[in-house]
Amino acid sequence: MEDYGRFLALLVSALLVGFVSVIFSLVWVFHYREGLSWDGGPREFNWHPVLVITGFVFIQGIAIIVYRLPWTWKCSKLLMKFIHAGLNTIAMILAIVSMVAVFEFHNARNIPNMYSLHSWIGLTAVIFYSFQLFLGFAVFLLPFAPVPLRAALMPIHIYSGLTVFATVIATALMGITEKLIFSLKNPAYSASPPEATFVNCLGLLLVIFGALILWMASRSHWKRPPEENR
Ligand code: ASC
Repeated sequence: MEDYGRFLALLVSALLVGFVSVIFSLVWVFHYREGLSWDGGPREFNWHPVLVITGFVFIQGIAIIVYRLPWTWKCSKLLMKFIHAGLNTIAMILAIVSMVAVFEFHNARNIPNMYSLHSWIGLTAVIFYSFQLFLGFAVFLLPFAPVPLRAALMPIHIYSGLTVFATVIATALMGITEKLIFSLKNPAYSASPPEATFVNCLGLLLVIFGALILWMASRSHWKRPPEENR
């Protein structure tokens, strides 16, 4: 592979930025907020950002680029498909649990559900993601679909996967902004208290992570070579 070093530098940067994002989400909920528990209160809500950033952003991002790792090109394609599908399944479960945490918190406090743009786009992303996973499983993993159908659906699979990933990051930024406006009262968000600056930085990290993953996924010379060439 040409550019092996450059790919490795990008990969290490993405893993580092993604990992630091997860740590930031934990510092946010443990240091600045109430911590985590499953009790219908604010600590149950706090699972939402932690699970979204861990699963729906970080694990989904890794799932997208597993085929790009050059040292896996000698592994069987089927094994890589299982890893891709498995990571995406974990991400989907974490995304669903993260939504349950919000609904339970809202219902326990009589806070309305599904009124914000964040919730509309977020729920849409989870529904499309589940659909994408189901279709990917049925068409590309199970041995039944004919090759012409696989070939026709592959560009759509790639396009919709990347679109959902980018949408998830945009939705996370909306959620972070909402949460800071709701919860920072005295001092307010507009006074830039330390929590506001810290969590704004978390938003920046998510954008950088997304940008790195989309770059690695969209360089055609970093694609796994087709089976017939090996
Ligand atoms: C698959 C697979 C591919 C594509 C190709 C059609 O299931 O492993 O590489 O579909 O066969 O584009």
